[in-house]
Amino acid sequence: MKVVALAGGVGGAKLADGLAQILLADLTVVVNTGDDFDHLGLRICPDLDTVCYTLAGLANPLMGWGRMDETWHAIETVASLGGPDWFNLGDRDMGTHLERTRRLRMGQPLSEITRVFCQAWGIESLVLPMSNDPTPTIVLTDQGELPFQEYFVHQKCIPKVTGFRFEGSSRAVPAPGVPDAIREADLIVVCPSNPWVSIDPILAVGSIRASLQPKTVIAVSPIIGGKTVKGPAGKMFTELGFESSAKAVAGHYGKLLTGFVLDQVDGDDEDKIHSSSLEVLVTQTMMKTPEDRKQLAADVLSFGYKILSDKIDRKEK
Ligand code: FO1
Repeated sequence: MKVVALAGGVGGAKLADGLAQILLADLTVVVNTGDDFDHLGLRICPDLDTVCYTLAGLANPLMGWGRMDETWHAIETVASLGGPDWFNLGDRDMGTHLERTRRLRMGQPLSEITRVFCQAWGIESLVLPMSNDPTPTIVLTDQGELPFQEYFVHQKCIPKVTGFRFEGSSRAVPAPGVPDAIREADLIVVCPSNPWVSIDPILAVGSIRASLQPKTVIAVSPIIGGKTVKGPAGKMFTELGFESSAKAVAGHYGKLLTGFVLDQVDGDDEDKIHSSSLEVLVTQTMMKTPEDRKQLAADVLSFGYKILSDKIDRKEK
């Protein structure tokens, strides 16, 4: 089965890792770059790095982002000299940003740089930025419009959210490889990333959303028992006037979905979400260990396989 996974940061990276363990080169991960920004003269691509470090087994197991066995001498030096230290760049991680920034300045596109890095890190699956064009996510809040990392890290997601803007996304071109991967995919998996600020920015790029319409698309809920495992998705649903629930996530994606995966703790909602056009799988979705990632990936792939087989059976009748 050829699969395209849409992913943001930590939660998305974990399921992408489970899928990569099973599918190897049959997996393409399309990653949100709406969080990318320039900081300390460097181009930072947090979700791309989180996905790549996770797939390469280099990710920091405690934080989910950044590198394992990290040291912080450079950022401590920045702070001691009066520079900004609100965004924690580790020494090993900084090497990635330095080399990416050098290559970008030479004119290499982000997708090509990511290909080179993935090869160096021994990643067999294909990891693609959603676009080579910058499409920064702007968070609209009760304290004004905030660039994503200003809201997320500097202001610790405290401002109340009223909406989002994905600057330049409708004019942005999907990165080379993205349209072909989607066209050739049997199954699209929307990873348990934040629907508002990780998945929506991907869907907003050029014709990506439209290209998914004819596909079999399964989303995994990032909300378990009314709460997000990590990050502000639940808080965003509430502040935007929705309930913080798996059901609200399914409603958010609406007609895009063919299948939806929710956790056992939300099993009571299965009947409320299931419809003639939406299949539902209830399973264990919390990914605490590498085995959990692989098990959830296997469950999602079996669910996808069943939906695809049923579709073929219906066509043949
Ligand atoms: N997240 C934080 O909450 N605090 C940080 O200081 C921080 C630094 C950081 C550095 C590199 C990187 O790749 C990611 C980093 N993140 C940090 C995570 C990141 O800001 C968010 O997780 C994503 O943008 C949302 O998916």
